Amino acid sequence: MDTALKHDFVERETPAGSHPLGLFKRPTAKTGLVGWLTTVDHKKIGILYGVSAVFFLLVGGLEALLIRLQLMVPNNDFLTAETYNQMFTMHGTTMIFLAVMPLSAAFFNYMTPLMIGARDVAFPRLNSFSYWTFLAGAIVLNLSWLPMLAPEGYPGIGQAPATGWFGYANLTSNSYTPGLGTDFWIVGLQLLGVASVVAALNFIVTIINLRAPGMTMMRLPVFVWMTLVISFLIVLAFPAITIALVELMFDRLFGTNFFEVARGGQPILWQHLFWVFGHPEVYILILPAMGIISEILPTFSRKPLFGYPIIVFSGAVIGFLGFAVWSHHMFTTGLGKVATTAFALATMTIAVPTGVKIFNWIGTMWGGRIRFSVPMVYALGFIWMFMLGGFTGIMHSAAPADAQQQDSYFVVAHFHYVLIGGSIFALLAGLYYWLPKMSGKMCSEGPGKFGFLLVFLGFNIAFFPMHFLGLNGMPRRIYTYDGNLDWNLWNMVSTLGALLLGAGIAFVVGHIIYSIFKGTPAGGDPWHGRTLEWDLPSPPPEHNFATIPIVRARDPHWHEKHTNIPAPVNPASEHEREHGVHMPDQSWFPALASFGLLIMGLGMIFKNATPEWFGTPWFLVPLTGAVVLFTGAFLWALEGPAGYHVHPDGTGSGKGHH
Ligand code: HAS
Ligand code: CU
Repeated sequence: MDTALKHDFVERETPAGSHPLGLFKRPTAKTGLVGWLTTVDHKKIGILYGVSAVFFLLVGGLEALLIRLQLMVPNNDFLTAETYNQMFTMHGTTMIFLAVMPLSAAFFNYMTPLMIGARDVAFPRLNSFSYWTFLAGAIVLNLSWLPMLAPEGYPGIGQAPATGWFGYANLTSNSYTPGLGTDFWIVGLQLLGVASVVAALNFIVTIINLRAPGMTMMRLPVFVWMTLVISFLIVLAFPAITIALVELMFDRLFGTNFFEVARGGQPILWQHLFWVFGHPEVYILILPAMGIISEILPTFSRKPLFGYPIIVFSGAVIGFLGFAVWSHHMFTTGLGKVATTAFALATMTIAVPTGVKIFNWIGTMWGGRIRFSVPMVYALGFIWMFMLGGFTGIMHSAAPADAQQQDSYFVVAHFHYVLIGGSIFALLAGLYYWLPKMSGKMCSEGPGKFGFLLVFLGFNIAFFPMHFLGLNGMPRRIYTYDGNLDWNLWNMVSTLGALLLGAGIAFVVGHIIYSIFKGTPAGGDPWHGRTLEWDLPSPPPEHNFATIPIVRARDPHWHEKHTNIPAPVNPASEHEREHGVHMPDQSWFPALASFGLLIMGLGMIFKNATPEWFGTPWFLVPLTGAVVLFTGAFLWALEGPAGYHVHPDGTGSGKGHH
């Protein structure tokens, strides 16, 4: 591919890298820092998301191990209560927003255009803006650890958020958390929300509009379907938390009163707004995982997916019902009989479409010639572990039972089974499955399976005992406990399991990095894959497809390989062979616009530290950020959608005119 990027094969639409205003050179470097900062290639953006997500998985994992070390023995003083609160808040927030979501986003970005037969997403520069805004949010959240940012007299190291990942009122008010931690949390989540909504809109448009000819909705790979469903969930759920965060920000910065009960506010309003977002959010975390599993099981069972339309439909039903169950997080707030019953029934209903998927996955394997390769082993682990998490979910849905389980370690066991046994197992399955496509290298089977064994054992030893602890009455979010409560044994076991899990994840990440550099070449189709991405070289060239394929069946790559009917030629390819493939230009401006948002956010945070910031009125900082944001956006708009032509085969001259 590299040859195709050389100057002789590239014909630019705008004169050699210039901005229409004559202000800037359009960047053309493909590698190095400039290449990454200005890229609009969905594959590179996917890699950026993936690398960031794995990094934050390790950060969140470290925080988790510190939590477990503190709880290993009774009356421990390894962490102070204050630091412990920061640790579990940052752990939950990091894992959900900076590890699981962006790792899913890595696959949406890298795989969706390949799987639907497109050359990029619908709005490549907007896609770059999503990533940089995500990174800005991640930076803001983690800056909160830095002690030098603490206003005077604030105890502890730094002042990371300490109110739990769901940030309940009144804990978040100025009177209970006067430090900046809560402000970092608000602004960080707002930035992440912007990034997610923008990305979701981009994927909705991409999936609806950029499918190759013949790629009808009912031929879409299930992973792409789930990307579409969760994109709608993001667009519909994030506004609720955005409103809640804006209200909270106004409470803290400008003295409004939405949530503080002492002044007549409504703390329960926060819970409703948060969980209207929060419950769909957990399906945002699991549906991509279910999509990945639906890709892997048929490939390694050598059978088409059993009940494809039913799997797609039940995914959509889960997404839809996900909006009707939020108050199952609030059973103990005294909603009244009618509301409690309605939410309990709606919650139980979700077992039906989920069970339907499980049975269809089993149906897919039934009678198949199964290959137990590493991705398949993780997929099998997913089905089993996710089911255990689902069952405890159904136990919570019974309100009287939940009255006992609420805020106990039983809930902690539930959500780690669905989130690690579910989401993380599936994302690791996806990494092992698609890494050969993304890196061109294979991961060896032996170490892959050894890593699975460590993760699987460590995970179960760490989290299964939490069921017992919860039923024995151990509350969540306590930083220590007395030795005479019968909790000592299982806490010790759980911590040992967590250390094993940590070692397992470190081993898996190490193995993956090793394979990227030292693995054996994968070739285009190492797994005998079904979907379009396996028709391409690994890694695919910048423009993905030399010729946009014409899709004639579900599992199009199997169809091509197993029938002798010659594929019809896409009439557009004639034009492209002569004139080259049109590709979008790189741009500085999405990253610049995100940078403006970052400055705005930091300015709002420091407003709460001191009204005077380095002797200037506080609003000058967010104002500067706004100017940078709008400058970025305007230059980006004026820059226009120009691009350049790459020769589809990387041979001959791609020169020609539009
Ligand atoms: Fe959950 C709390 C209920 C799925 C994540 N969940 C959480 C929290 C997180 C989370 C993070 O009703 C904690 C939030 C916090 O910080 O406080 N959850 C459910 C139900 C399902 C469910 C019914 N959760 C998820 C997924 C998550 C996730 C997926 C992330 C990836 N969850 C709750 C409830 C609470 C809760 C309460 C609040 C608890 C409290 O007190 O705070 C369902 O989607 C699960 C469906 C899946 C299955 C398994 C497969 C189905 C088969 C069909 C047959 C099964 C039947 C049921 C007929 C059910 C095989 C049999 C029943 C038996 C008991 C065996
Ligand atoms: Cu829920």
